[in-house]
Amino acid sequence: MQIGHNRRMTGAQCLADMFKGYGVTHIFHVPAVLRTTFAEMERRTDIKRLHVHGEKAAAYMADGYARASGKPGICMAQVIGALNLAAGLRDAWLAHSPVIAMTGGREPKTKFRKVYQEIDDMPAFEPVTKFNATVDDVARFPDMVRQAFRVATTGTPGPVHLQFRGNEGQIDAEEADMEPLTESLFARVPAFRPAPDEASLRAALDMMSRAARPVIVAGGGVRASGAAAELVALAEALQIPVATSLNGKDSIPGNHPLSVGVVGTYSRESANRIVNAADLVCFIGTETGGMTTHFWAVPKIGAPAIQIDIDPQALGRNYPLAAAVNGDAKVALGRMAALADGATAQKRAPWVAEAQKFCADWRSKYQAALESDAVPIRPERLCHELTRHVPDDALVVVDTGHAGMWMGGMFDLRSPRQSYMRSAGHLGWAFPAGLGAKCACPERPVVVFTGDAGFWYHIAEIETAARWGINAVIVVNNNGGGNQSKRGFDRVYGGQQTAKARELWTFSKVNFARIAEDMDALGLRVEQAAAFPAALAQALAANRPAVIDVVTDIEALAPTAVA
Ligand SMILES: Cc1ncc(C[n+]2csc(CCOP(=O)(O)OP(=O)(O)O)c2C)c(N)n1
Ligand SMILES: [Mg+2]
Repeated sequence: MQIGHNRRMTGAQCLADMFKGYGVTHIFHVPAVLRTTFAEMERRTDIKRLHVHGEKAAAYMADGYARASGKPGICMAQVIGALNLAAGLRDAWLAHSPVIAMTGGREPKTKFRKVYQEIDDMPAFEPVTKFNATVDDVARFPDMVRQAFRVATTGTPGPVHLQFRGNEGQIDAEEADMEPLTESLFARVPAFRPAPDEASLRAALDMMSRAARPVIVAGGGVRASGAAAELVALAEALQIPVATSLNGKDSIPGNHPLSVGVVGTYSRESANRIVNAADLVCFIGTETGGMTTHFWAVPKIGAPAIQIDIDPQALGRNYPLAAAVNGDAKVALGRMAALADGATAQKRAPWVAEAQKFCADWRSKYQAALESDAVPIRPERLCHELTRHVPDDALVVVDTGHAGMWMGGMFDLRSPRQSYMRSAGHLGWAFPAGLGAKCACPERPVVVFTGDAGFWYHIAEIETAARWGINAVIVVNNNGGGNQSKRGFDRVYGGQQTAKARELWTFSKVNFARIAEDMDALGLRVEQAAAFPAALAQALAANRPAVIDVVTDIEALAPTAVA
């Protein structure tokens, strides 16, 4: 595309200038790809070029960076690492995170001739990207990079892949007449805030105002839109209890009187009970997927429902809707809060009281576990200590599996200034993603919660964190195995697994604190729950990355979802 201010430059100079123009601060990569561009970055920008230990970790770091900042996260790999990078994009895809992946690719002159390390990587990126494209001519750098940012940040955000010609993307050394124009509009999510059609919005609001027992289910779209304040304002104005998906957990603090917890499979019992007792479910910025709805049992399909989403294709996908609103969550909720008739709130007082009773019942059921002094430590107690002691402006980054269950159900945010991000399915995501989040928000405390199986995946990145001074705090719920699998193996063994079956899900007992120290991070080991707050405080103040190895009970199982 000719814009009129072209000048002769290399692709590398153009790309480096464009990264700078988009406000990119960090790039996560395994060498060697776009080498000339990296050299130009050093000459032309202050961008930090983080050389990490694996492409999947690079993708997770970029994802964590993106979810923490709203700015696209950039990760890179040469041709042989491309599928590792693609594997890492899956979580960004599932969580709608704007990650831009760049890889080396094939030369038309030599493809199909068995070039060392080369296969066709493009199909692997297809299911995990919104836009998956090749850059074959250096003159296309400007428009293709702009398109990458545009696609990543608009509509429902998501990952993008650009493959640059040459196994290591050597096309970047070629010259063309180009302008490194960037569009600040697409430098972060959300690029646009489409306002909903007023009639649809009023119809939805009318249903909420008339309902006697409504509940809101807020999802990751609320956090992507930055709509937490508007959500809480609407819920307060109309007195509607709020459940969240795991992705939406930070859209309302857990100590808010209308917060009822995370709903779905990795959930809190009170939230599932309230959603199933409601006479109207208001889905906002959620896919209404299997995890959030406990495979469409919470609520049951056919429950009266309304939905607000930026993606029109999400509206009604799983639940027939009485009202559908297409638009940005912040705009929609802000407008609804402004129009809301607070006089209707009074009639929902009994329902709010009932919802609060469900929450109180949950709390008394788990009080003993939340405050347990047991040794080895109960995970419930660990979550409770985090609720009490994670700083007011912390970013909490949580792995999946049991980590997702424990923290989704047992941990509460105390402040609207705290953030929560979670693996959308991949074990091992949280540690690298937490490092990426810390790169994006260096001034905020970042606390990662992971199991030991999750931590093992990318343990080498402790060295990256220490080398780059990425001072996140990693809390490892270390039970010496992947004990979420225990239940499933008991089941297939007909009730109780054999002793030998434990080889399917246990590891050697390892002290991660010692490993951390060997890599120049702070390592602390906690064997008594009462010692955790002091360890957390020491880790947060350490001025280097810290691993807190918490020795927990391998027999402890998180409660399963109620329907
Ligand atoms: C990439 C990937 N592979 C496998 C799984 C399945 N999985 C879920 S939880 C889990 C074990 C988790 O172990 P750990 O992190 O130690 O937590 P724990 O259950 O012991 O608390 C496994 C293997 C997954 N979620 N992601
Ligand atoms: Mg474990």
